[in-house]
Amino acid sequence: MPRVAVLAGSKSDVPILEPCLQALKELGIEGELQVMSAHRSPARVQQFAAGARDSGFEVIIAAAGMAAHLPGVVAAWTTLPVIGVPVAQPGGTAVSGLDALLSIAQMPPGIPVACMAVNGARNAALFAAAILALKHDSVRQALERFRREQSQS
Ligand code: RP5
Repeated sequence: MPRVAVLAGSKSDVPILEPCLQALKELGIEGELQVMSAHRSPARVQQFAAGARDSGFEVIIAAAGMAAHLPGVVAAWTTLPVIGVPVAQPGGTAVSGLDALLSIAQMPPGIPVACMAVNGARNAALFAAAILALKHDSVRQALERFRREQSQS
């Protein structure tokens, strides 16, 4: 089963990632949730990201709020595709996720991160599936089935 790392910048971000984990499961992809912070546990982020490919991950999803550096820092340590999810928590910052959105979208040239909508965790799973579908027929079939069912509903 293809493996995707699902990173949260804080335990407080984990509920936002539930739709992502659910969608990965529905598509037959193993999603492994880990909590690590670009600011509070930078050495852990480096260690994880630098070894992610050798650990068997094919795509990394990283969610963070506020000055959301986690996806960009992870991308700096790996050539795996990184999908960023800007987080806006209920009752969160004064700018409601715009801080995280810009932090993730406005990467400097050379280190790209795919940026989803604010709290767009489910789309992060679907985008990861689209990448994996290039190689894994089972994921391509699951994604096509999902699209058909979505149209019908
Ligand atoms: C970010 O700061 C995290 O991704 C989270 O969205 C936000 C707040 O973190 P906590 O103070 O709840 O741990 O780094």
